Amino acid sequence: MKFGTLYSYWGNEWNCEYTKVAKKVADLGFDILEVGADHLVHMSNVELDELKDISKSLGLTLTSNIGPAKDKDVAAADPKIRRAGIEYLTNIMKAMDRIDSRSIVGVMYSFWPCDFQDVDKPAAWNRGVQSVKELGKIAESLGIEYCMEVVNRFETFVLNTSEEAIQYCKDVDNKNVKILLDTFHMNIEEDNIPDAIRLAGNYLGHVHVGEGNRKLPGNGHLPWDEIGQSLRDIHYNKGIVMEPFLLQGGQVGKDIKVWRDLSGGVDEAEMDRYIKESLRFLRSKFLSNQGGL
Ligand SMILES: [Mn+2]
Repeated sequence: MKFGTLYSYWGNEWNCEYTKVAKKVADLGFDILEVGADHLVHMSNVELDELKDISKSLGLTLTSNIGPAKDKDVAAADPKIRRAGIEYLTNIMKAMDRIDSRSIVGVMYSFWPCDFQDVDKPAAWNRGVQSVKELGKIAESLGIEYCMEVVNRFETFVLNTSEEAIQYCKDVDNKNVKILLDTFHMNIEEDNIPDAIRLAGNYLGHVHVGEGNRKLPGNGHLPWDEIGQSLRDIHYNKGIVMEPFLLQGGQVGKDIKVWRDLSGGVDEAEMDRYIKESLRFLRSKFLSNQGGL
């Protein structure tokens, strides 16, 4: 398993100084930096090449995270919106190919955050499957894994459980179309988190980790020993990426609904110390065969 974090940990806007953050993430001991996939289609080729070069020089793998906006929903009733979504995600994957990012992860079967105006699930499912079939072929041709994130009922009406996502993958039927399970969302929707991971098995292409309130792993109640065991049971060897959200304010605070400070009002050095300790904790729980240290 390789360990990473989403770029946004230190801020509360969906933007990033990637050169600075990549160095920090590598210094902290991570293997993966998860970038904002939308940023990639707004970067010039020079900027994309810089991001690729710095990540290579630091030994970081890049994964690309996306919650498509409503006007790019590949499951929309309006065929023009579906087409815009397919074009958008195709452009993202082309930019990912340029920076050698081989996993697109997020809600690429719908839009995010969902506004629940239209909740016809069978219709959104069937339209989304047709779009993801098309996108899966592009992902396959570029050597990219298309990892669809299962999220909780307050953020989508389409894929809320591992079981649903497996059926969706079967409907799409492309070996590059996979599932992303996130412990924060699973804590709300699954009967049993380790069982949901074992059920996903070889369909699991990416994992997000966070406590039930999106604090860093090791600061809450989730069963990390058992989660680690379930990942070892299915011989999972891909990304484990933290998505910690401790800071209120900004667009991140609004989208993630952080209405209080969860950091304890600490400075950047202390934020660094928190995440480094969480990385050490996760490695001890997930890589050990002795049931944890
Ligand atoms: Mn997530």
